[in-house]
Amino acid sequence: MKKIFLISVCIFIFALQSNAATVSGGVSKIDMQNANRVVDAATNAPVGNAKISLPKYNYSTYTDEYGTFNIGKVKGSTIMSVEKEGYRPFSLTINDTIAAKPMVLGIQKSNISDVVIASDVFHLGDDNYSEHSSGAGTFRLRSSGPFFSKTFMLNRDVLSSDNYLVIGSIIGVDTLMARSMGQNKIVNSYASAPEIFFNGSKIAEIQLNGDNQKIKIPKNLIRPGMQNEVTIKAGRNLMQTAYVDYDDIEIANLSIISE
Ligand SMILES: [Ca+2]
Repeated sequence: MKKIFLISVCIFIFALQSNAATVSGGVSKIDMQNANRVVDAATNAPVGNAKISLPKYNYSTYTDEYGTFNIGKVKGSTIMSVEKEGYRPFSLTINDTIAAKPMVLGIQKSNISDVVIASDVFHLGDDNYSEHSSGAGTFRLRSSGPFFSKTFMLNRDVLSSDNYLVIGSIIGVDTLMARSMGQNKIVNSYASAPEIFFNGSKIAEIQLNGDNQKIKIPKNLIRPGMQNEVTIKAGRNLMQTAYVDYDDIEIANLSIISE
């Protein structure tokens, strides 16, 4: 008896919803479930007027008041970034399979201590890369050289929390590990990993492509209340000995967060 009651309740709700969809004609709950949306990660509330960019396609758009947005067809993997004042820059590596389904992107409010080092997409390397690279077909920007370096101020009280360098998205890394994980289709070569330096000391190597890679910054390297420097060096093709062939990569969003 209970079961029948439950089923009839379900049917009733379904009928109500489909009715609502026909009557209102606007954005209904059912439509929302099939739309790409940007929401506040903490409250799930829609975030309107957020800028969505796909640098590969030179495409950008803004979310509407319901947080919904459209992107065109996507071929291969590409970086999609979301920017909204008061929120941390967000990026995601998407491909045709991911883009074909509705995406719900939760973005986080920024903290006063966040330091945005780069909010756009930049290319490191020499613009010489294999069509089988994990970034090929994705690269659009001209290389800004084999390394990236930027100085920025850190607060006096920065040592009272743990600090992380966050790489929003990185594509094009052709290390042996990236190859063995199926991230590229290069058969006969691989590259050394891009290296991350903080105030001149190496703190990490990036072995894999992906989003939201967090690197803890050792406290002894941090200069509170002063200028600090982050440097990223592209890896090198280890099978090319005749000349230096840098491993071309693209990076979106670079920031420092304290937790
Ligand atoms: Ca290269």
